[in-house]
Amino acid sequence: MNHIRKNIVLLMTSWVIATPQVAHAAETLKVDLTDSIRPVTHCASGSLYGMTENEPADIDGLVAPLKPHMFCQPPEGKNGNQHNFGDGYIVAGRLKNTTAKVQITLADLLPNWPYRWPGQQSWLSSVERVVKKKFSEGLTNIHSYVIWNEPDGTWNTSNGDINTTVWKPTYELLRKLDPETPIVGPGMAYYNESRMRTFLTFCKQNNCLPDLICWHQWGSAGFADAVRSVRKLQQELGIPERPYCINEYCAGSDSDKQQYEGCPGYSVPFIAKFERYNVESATISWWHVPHPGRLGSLLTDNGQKGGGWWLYKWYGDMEGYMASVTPPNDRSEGVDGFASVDRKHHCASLVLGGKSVGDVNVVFQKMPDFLSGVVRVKVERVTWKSINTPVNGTDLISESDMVVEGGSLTVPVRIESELYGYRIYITPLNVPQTPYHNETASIPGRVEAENFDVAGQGFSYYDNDDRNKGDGEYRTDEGVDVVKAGNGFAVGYTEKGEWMEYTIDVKETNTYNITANVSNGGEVDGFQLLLDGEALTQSYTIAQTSEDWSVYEEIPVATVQLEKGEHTLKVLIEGNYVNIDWLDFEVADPSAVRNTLDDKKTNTLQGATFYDVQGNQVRREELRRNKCYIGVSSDNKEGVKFVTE
Ligand SMILES: [Ca+2]
Ligand SMILES: [Ca+2]
Ligand SMILES: [Ca+2]
Repeated sequence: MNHIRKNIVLLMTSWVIATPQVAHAAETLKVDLTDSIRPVTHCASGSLYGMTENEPADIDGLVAPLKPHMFCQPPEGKNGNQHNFGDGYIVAGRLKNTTAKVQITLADLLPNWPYRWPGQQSWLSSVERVVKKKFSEGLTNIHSYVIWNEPDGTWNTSNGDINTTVWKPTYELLRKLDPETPIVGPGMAYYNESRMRTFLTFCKQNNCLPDLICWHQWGSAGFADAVRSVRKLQQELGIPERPYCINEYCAGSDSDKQQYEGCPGYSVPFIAKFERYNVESATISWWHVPHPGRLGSLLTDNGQKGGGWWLYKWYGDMEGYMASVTPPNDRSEGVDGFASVDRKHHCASLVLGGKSVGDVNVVFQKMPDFLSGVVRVKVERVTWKSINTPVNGTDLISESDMVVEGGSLTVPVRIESELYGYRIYITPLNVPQTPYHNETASIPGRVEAENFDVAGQGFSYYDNDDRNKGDGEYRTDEGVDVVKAGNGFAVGYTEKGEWMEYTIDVKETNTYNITANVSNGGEVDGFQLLLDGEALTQSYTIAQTSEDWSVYEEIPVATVQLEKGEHTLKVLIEGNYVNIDWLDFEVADPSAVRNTLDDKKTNTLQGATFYDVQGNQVRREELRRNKCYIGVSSDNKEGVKFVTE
């Protein structure tokens, strides 16, 4: 339906008549925070023609924070085609540093509305040209190809049967040229069971089933039934279930509904249902025809953030998994919500709204373990007046500490307008920090660097990025980067300022020698150890051990005094890129000079000359524990070292 509007001048009202409030009993929204629907994908975050060659100009500020999943764009933006803007390949290039992929709508190669069919041969050669262009441009963020758009209204049957004339030959050409990229269809203007049956039956018989089943959704009330219908058809026809793509969605296709494109209160039930029914991708419609590149009306004509932008930012902020939400009526546009649980950052959030005004009791059940006892609950709101009204931010309605009882928590929210969106954001007051697998490292003994405590980013560790970039495939849901090291694992990709904490149990008060097994293929780097927040050692520098990062070396770090009992050991990274496998704590032998001063093991002191504090030169073999010496490195790189062994 997106193209009829090309020539329509929309008279947008800049105000909306308030719905009269009708007193009724509070509605209940149930949220089961332990029941994961699926990982967070932000499936519904993109838009149709939401990007152009130059709008929005500020990708980092306006696009990336929404963590968009997919934008639906023409293969080319040029005169003679459907649109002279929004070139999908240029847009894909603009989006290359974001989470977004681009869906290519092949029918946009054609002029006129409804599309002017150029004949099969000409069509297939145009398709071949743009698919080859994808490869020649080396793009890796192309989401899929949509073969046709709204065949129910844009195909002239005098040109033949669309399935045999367009769908099958185009499908076969795409499979031949680009077998990896998903094919999307039928792209119906709205869900219709009998048309879907005809299409799927043809595809099954002709071995050309789409990878994603696609239609447009006007109003969220009918979505659940559409999914039930298409699932039933797939079962009936023996078609394995496949994901859905809703590449246009809005409150409606009539002009009185188009004005709600991107409106928070109308968007929430859509997103809620798309998450609930496992939609792979969904894009906001393009009703504001005079001005594409507005992220589906999340931005105003001036490119400012509207209320919708802030709603989708809440969505973009979600990480972890989407939790199950049960609305009062799934077959309505009434109040609904979508929720996520983010174990890494210790928060849960629910965004709610819908075409309903009044009190809603949000009942959270099966709260995750990190949200027990007393939790902090923020209720926030985003307002909306019209698609051209900028909104500066979200409003904090309340912030309170609430008690979780029996794993449940009820938060009342008053929906003041069907146009607004609301968020409940829950965080723990305290995050319990526990040893990994509840196995406290015993001292004397070994602390494995990769077995940092459990509590998460900012609590038991700090890592510069949230992703575990290591190849160890160990604790992959944490931010610390764990790499393979011999038969075990080590912490790698360390950067200055990062840290990990370990609960240790010191069995006896004593003096301990600390040895680290490390690898450092680069510059001189290092770390510092802290115990219960106090410096335990100086910053310890480590010279290059070997150019080969897989070669680890045991390096004496320091000799320290430890008190019996449980402590928190912190490893603070002081220079980029040292891999740490483990730290050994051994009771010091008071009669021995630590091999800290062993040439072989302390590259930084290799060839050094040692002096006692009076300035007398001391031979290496005369060095004694618990005395202070000055070591002067011969390579002029390290300068003077104080050696406290
Ligand atoms: Ca990381
Ligand atoms: Ca790191
Ligand atoms: Ca290790």
